[in-house]
Amino acid sequence: MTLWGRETSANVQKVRWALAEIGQDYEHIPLGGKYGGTRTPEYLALNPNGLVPTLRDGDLVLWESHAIVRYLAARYSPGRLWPDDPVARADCDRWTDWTATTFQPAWIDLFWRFYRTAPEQRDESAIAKGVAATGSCLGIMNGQLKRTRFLAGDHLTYADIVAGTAMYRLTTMDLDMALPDNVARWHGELRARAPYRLGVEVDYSELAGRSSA
Ligand SMILES: N[C@@H](CCC(=O)N[C@@H](CS)C(=O)NCC(=O)O)C(=O)O
Repeated sequence: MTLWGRETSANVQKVRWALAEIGQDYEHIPLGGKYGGTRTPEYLALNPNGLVPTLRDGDLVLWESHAIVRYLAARYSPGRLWPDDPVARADCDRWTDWTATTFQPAWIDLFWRFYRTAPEQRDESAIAKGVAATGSCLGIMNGQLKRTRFLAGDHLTYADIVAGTAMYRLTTMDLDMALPDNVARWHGELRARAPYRLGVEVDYSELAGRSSA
């Protein structure tokens, strides 16, 4: 297996965490950001978006981080990261799609407006809106995590991987934003896992104030 993508990308981190959870060896080719290389004809033939991550597994070449995490879970972790029961899987998909369409757009926007913008260029009112939008998403997760240990039940699934990756950034980017209680408890459970620490807890300080890819 081969994974293309810089280790500081949150979308790459989801895949690296999933790969560590399922114990698969792979070749890692850092690409994008300070490494460049995403606009070459060779890479665009793999991923026409010129973005990371991209995964190759045998004849399959796959892009879109959530599609990759779902594939790895289904292929290598049936019954664990990938629930067998369609109802349980629908629950995972709910959180996975919500992360793609609602949670991640909110927190990534905040991350760019705050961390990836030089302090003197920050728009404080846009940051306040980003904090409110992200906080509202965390509130929704908090309501679920009050009822269940993980987002989609009593064990880790691909839904926790796609949504949980953000927690490291949110708690380390020096923005005064505490996680709600149940989200903090869940984040503690994620942090106790070596695959999370390996894939997600990566020094990203090179991105501070860096407003280009
Ligand atoms: N929806 C895509 C988004 C991919 C994406 O935006 N990747 C960013 C990094 S997180 C990227 O490639 N940026 C350009 C770069 O790093 O050079 C996914 O989830 O895989």
